[in-house]
Amino acid sequence: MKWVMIATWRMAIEGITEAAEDLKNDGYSGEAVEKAIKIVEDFPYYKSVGYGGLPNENCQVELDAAYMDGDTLSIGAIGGITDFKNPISIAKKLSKERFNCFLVGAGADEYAKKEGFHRINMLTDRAKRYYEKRKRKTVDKGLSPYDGHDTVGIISVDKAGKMVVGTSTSGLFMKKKGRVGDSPISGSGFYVDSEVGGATATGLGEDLMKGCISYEIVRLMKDGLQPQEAADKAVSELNEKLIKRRGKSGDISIVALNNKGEWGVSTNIEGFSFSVVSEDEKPMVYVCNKIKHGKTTYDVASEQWLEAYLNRIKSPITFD
Ligand code: SD4
Repeated sequence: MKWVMIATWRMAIEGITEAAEDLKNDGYSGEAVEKAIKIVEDFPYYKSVGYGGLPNENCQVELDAAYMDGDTLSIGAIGGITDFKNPISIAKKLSKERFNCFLVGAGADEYAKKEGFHRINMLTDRAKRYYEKRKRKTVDKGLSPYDGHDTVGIISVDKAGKMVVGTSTSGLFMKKKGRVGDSPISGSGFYVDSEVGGATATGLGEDLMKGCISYEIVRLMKDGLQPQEAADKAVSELNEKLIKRRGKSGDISIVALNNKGEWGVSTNIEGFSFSVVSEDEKPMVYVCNKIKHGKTTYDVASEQWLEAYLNRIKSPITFD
């Protein structure tokens, strides 16, 4: 069986590159997804996942994560957890529980503490500075602070055909305390079934949840659609439905993978990037154009794009 990992955003490339070594050596999807997401969570310059993630409106980092096993359909998820280093590992551990496998807030904190997960202050000086700058530019001027989105979601199929999906995010920047997005919600932020395939989303959780978008894509693949067709169909239908019924649609970007190792992506925004590695594809970043006439197109990220990305995420935060 051909092994493949596909992930939302450029930020996952280092993680999937390392985890691919395991898949190459008969490793299993669960370990690979956890390892790749931990690498994203640990990198302080990614401002929407793990350490360095941007805080809520009270300047507190609250993290959401989920893990799903496509063989057993087991799910573990956490919402609004604070000050734990690797939310994905807590979600993975919870997926072993028969009951109480989705914990939020104080209950999630208590569980993680009891299970001995690594605790650290997740708010970096850089994230705090960014918060202060943004607050002055938006909230203090009566403007909406909500924009941008960068949840990491990774789907893997290993040599044995086992599929796993994981997500991790600090959620919507400046969100209300206690707000939980789509990322830990089964069917919305993620879904996987090893007999079919998986999908994972990033974007405005409040809108992604209105279409249970990840489940919808897996359902369409089960009906026989290729991942690319399923992704484009589900994204364009949800986008159009939201515009028709509500006047606008939030950001919707997804990646999908079937159990044969074929993948697809779709997005209603310009510049959504994603990362892929497989048995016959070296680790690669792509950048998408937004869906047009029901089709999403993408290109390999240029050297220039990759360099500009690194400069942007590391640029100093100045107050002007
Ligand atoms: C959420 N989907 O919490 C996430 C946001 C996202 O970076 O993708 N954030 O709504």
